[in-house]
Amino acid sequence: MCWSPPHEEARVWLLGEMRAAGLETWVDPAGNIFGAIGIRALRPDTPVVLTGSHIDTVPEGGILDGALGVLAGLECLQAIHETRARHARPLVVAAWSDEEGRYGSLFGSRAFCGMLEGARLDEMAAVDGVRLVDAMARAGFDAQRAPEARVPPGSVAAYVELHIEQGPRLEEAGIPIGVVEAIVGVRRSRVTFLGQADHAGTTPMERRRDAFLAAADYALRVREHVVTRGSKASVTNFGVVHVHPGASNIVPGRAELVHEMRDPDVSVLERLAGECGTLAREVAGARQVGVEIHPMSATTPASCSPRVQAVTEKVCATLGLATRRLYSAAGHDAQNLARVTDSGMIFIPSLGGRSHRVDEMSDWQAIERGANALLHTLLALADATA
Ligand code: HGY
Ligand code: MN
Ligand code: MN
Repeated sequence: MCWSPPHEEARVWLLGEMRAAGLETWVDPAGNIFGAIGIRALRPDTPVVLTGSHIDTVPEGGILDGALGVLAGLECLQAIHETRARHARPLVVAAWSDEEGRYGSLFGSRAFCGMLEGARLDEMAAVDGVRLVDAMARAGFDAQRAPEARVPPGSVAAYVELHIEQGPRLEEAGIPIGVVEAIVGVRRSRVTFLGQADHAGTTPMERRRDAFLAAADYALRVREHVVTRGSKASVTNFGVVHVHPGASNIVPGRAELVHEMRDPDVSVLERLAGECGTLAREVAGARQVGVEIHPMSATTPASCSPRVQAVTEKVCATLGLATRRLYSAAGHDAQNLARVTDSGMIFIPSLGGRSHRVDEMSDWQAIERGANALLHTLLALADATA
């Protein structure tokens, strides 16, 4: 998890690897890590070509989600630096803070893209209650300074991120490289059902106001609704459930869900959010419990740069790599970078489409193909005529 002791050890290790590769390095007030060839800071008068991803992970996650893009980016810059390959624009690789959003979705790239303005940083917390300001302080950062990470406008000429697809489409199609056209928005809300704690043995079944059963009923009905009334790309999930007081011999008085929905179209997400609110109230009424819905976060879907997509397709053609355009059903920092520059992503197939689980993996040949596609895309974008 971002800001944790293992994450901070990984930060020190990565900075050491970047320096050993001959890169200039710095860390911004939002904890984003940068390694650069030939420059020490981002400035509007020398727009850079930027790549990167994230080194934080989900609980019991795999080794490629995020880390692939950071280390392939480092490998590309080291290869360019050592071979003195020509590049008119400076090249930079980044590791964005808390991409997985333990404290707030895509935190580091939001800060970099000026999207933290006015955010209540002192209210940002993980679902287990740990506050962002405390987690950052333990890692040596002042959360209130994170908005200072905002990049000066015009400092980034293009951004391209290498990432695993985290799904089955490329593998099933036998396509080695995915060129991302668009990235979904992710909407998270805390839904709390308020019933009545009671003795689990002596309370007659018909008198119980069981908050967990209301939550379970809601979850099943929301899944049905999103599948039948959403778009073909709409998905929903309940990955966090808390039942209070949480003893086997007490009828649950309170049940808290974190409800997540995703779609590439923000209007679909907003419609579904309204419809799910109505569903929640219907379930609460039928089960004589209360319900409260608190929005937690909502990332904005983004289209990727046609220019970056075209450059990637062109270099893959020269590398003899087939490509396919697709949308990303996962959220990524690239969707924030799209606000400040031409932003794109390159996907490689995930074995069995597996991700956010310990056996997340891709073939090493797929990883090498992805790194080569990234290398030549970076060189093409760094060419002054690009
Ligand atoms: O959850 C996601 O879409 C990404 O892995 N952060
Ligand atoms: Mn992830
Ligand atoms: Mn990721």
